[in-house]
Amino acid sequence: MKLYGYFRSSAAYRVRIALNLKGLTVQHAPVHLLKDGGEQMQPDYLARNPQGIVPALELDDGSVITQSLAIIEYLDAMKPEPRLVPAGPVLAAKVRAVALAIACEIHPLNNLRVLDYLKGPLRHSQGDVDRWYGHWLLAGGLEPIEQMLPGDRFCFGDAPTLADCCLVPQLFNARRCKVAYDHLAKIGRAEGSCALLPAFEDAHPSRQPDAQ
Ligand SMILES: N[C@@H](CCC(=O)N[C@@H](CS)C(=O)NCC(=O)O)C(=O)O
Repeated sequence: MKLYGYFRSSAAYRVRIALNLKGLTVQHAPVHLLKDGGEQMQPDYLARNPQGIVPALELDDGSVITQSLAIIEYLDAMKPEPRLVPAGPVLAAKVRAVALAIACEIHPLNNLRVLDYLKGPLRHSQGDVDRWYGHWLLAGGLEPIEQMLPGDRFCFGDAPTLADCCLVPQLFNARRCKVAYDHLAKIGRAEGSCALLPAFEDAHPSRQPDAQ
């Protein structure tokens, strides 16, 4: 399998964590999101993912799966242990709800192309863009998510799930953009537990072959 990604892409980071938790190795194919207008917009990548975003997972038979959550669900179906979406339907729904709150409510509003559009065509200042970013990350995102968590060692229970795979990369983005979230104790606890696992450590952007 080949994973098309970018070291700092939080969506690709989610998939790297899931692969590591399952002990799966893939070939990494870096797609530089900033070079020459973005390699994600080059025809050879668009042929794999017409959305022009990473990640994309190419299987050995040549088929391609896009969207990080779809990729992780695929991995969970193909190699169920350790389970990233729990078997119980209620818990599974709660795990997916936190993952989707991050992937659908925070991430798209703070994605590179959205920030570029605010700064470029809409002519907003960097200050406005920073406020936008902080608002959708915290008040619109992490603060309600804090209330969705039970306060366990990981997001839900004693082992990482799809929710932790999404949370940790989003927190990496928050730190990088200097948005403080120390007041969110349950999120902090889950982050601390994940940080102790090599699967999370090895997936960190700074550990990737294309890291700059
Ligand atoms: N919902 C998608 C989001 C993917 C996404 O937005 N990836 C970003 C990097 S984190 C990207 O490729 N951005 C390129 C751009 O904005 O031009 C997923 O979960 O895979």
